[in-house]
Amino acid sequence: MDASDQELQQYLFDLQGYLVIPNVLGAAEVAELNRLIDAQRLPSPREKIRFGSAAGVHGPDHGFLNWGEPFCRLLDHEAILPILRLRLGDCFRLDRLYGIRMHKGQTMGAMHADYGASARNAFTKPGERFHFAPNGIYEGFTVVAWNLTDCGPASGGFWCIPGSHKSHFKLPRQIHEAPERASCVVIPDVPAGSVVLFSEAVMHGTAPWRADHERRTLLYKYCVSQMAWSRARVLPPPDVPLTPRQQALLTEPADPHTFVPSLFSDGPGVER
Ligand SMILES: O=C(O)CCC(=O)C(=O)O
Repeated sequence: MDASDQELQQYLFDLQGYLVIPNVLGAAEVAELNRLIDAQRLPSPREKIRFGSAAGVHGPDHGFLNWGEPFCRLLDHEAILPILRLRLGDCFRLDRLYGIRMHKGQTMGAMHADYGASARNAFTKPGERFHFAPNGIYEGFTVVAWNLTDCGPASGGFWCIPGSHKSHFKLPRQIHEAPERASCVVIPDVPAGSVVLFSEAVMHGTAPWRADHERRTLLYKYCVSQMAWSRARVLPPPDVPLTPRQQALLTEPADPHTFVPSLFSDGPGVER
């Protein structure tokens, strides 16, 4: 990727609050991840949509990272690092992860944002949360969602309101109750092997699944090193060796550069 591609990615991510990077994984890599998921003999999505979770609403766990090296390779894939670095700086950590499987007709939750005007924490008093400049992109919590089957307007999957991370207004009730009827809601085309990065500040959620094929998406959620959104931690997988950089992503929350070293070898915070 050259500098102009990166400039375009940065611009679109900042503008929209999400970015699709198409065809990052080849067909063989996607097939391998799907084969490793099949080998888990998971219950049908009709019983459980989420799978392989660690931290978040789940407790401390390694989640699907222990299902094989291909899941760990995605942790610090070269295609996602420049965008994560742009938003999270040189020191960041994996806060939580989980996967989604959906069958035709299934739905999952309402549209939401983890911070900003519509978030549940929007009414906490000053001093009880981090503050962000008005009209700025809300930093701190970025999701990388790897699609292992095709998603898009005809099938469903991730949906969001582009630009809503910069909105000062709460989500109107009409959109909350019927996002499928709102022209501002988009379901991006994300073919298998492609990745969606989105800010947790953008209004987003899961569109009803309408395709005959199963939806499969792996979500890795990263935050700046000094923050934790989860109470629990993602643990290193006991059976899969991690590289030093992958291990560094599983750090406890702490001050960047003082306690958590840079993940990059060329930044200003590199230890001397
Ligand atoms: O279905 C999706 O990809 C969105 C998942 C979601 O809303 C979330 O993880 O916060």
